[in-house]
Amino acid sequence: MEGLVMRTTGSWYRVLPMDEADGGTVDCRLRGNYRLRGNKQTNPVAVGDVVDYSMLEDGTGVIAEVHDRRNYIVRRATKLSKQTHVIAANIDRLCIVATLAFPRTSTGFIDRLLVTAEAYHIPACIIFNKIDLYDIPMQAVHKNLQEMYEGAGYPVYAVSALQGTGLEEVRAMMTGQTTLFCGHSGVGKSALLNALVPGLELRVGEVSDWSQKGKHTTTFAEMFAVGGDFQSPTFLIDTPGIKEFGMVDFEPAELSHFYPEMRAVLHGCQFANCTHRHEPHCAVKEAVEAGVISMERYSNYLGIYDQIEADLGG
Ligand SMILES: Nc1nc2c(ncn2[C@@H]2O[C@H](COP(=O)(O)OP(=O)(O)O)[C@@H](O)[C@H]2O)c(=O)[nH]1
Ligand SMILES: [Mg+2]
Ligand SMILES: [Zn+2]
Repeated sequence: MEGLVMRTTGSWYRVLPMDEADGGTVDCRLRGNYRLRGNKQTNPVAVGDVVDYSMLEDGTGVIAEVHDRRNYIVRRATKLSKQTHVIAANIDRLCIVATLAFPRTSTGFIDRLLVTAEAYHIPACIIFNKIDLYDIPMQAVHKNLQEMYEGAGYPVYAVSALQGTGLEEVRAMMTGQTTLFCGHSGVGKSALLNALVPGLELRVGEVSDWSQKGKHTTTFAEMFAVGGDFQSPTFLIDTPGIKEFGMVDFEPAELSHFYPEMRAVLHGCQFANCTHRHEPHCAVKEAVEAGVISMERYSNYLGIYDQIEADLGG
C-alpha cells in the first residue's frame, strides 16, 4: 500500500494511506533491514515522503520502501555535525515565517534559508508575522525589507496571526499545494497555521519550553491535510523552531547562483570564476553600487561565502 508520511518521531512514522479516503492514519515502523542511504542523513524517512507499507495484525504498519523524492530540503543536524537532517520532502513551497517583533528575524537567517531553497529548487516566500506589534520605525524597516526581497524575486506577505490580517493572500498561495513553514521558535508559525486553518488547533506559545528542553529534544516537522480537492490537496507542514539554519554541502563558487538577482547579472563579470568579492570588473559589485542589488543581501552573501569556506576548511 502507498502512503504519505505525515509525522515522524524517531522510530515511528505516521502514514496517511493514499488509496483509501477515510482520513485515518497508520503508525508504521521502518522494515528492520531497510537500507539507509549512506549515513549522512540522520533521518532516512521524512515528512512528505511517499512510502510503500504493509499492515501487521496489531494494526501498525511496516514501511518497506521510500519512493524517489521530487525534491527535499535539508539542514545540518546539529551545529558542527557533518550529518544532515531532511526537514521535508516533496514540497511545493518554502514559507519563511519571520518577524521584526520578538524574536526578531535577521536577514542573515532569511538569506540562508532562501539560498538553501534555491539550491534545492524550491520556490520560496517570506511571511512577516506579528505586524500588529510594529511601531512606526519597524514599519519603515518592514517596507525596506519588502522592497528588498520583492526586488530579489521573492513574494513577501505581511500578516498578523493574532488579529487575522493579511491571511487571504497566504491562503490563496497555499491552496492545492504542499507548503513548508520554517522560522525561529516563537515567530508564530503555529499561530499562523491555526489562523489559516480553522479547527487545526496546534499548540501555541511554547517558546520557553523548547529552549529549556534544549538540544537533547529531537523534534520533527508535522504535516497536515487541510482540504483542497482530490486532484490537488492542500498540505501544510509545521516545523519546530530552528535556532540557526545550518546550511549543507555546496561550494562557495556556487553561492551567487543561489541569489536570483546575482544570477541575472553575473554573466557580465570579467572572470568566469569571479567570486564577486575582490575581482575587478565584477557585474555583481557594480549592480550593488548602482543599487540594483541590495547592499544588505550582498553583505549577507559575503558572510555566507566566508562561512562555507571555513566549513570546508575545518
Ligand atoms: N502580537 C502577536 N503575537 C503573536 C502573533 N502570532 C503569534 N503570536 C504569539 O507568539 C508566540 C509564539 O507563537 P507560536 O505560534 O507558538 O510560534 P512558533 O514557535 O513559531 O510556532 C505566542 O505567544 C503567540 O501568541 C501575532 O500575529 N501577533
Ligand atoms: Mg510552533
Ligand atoms: Zn563578479
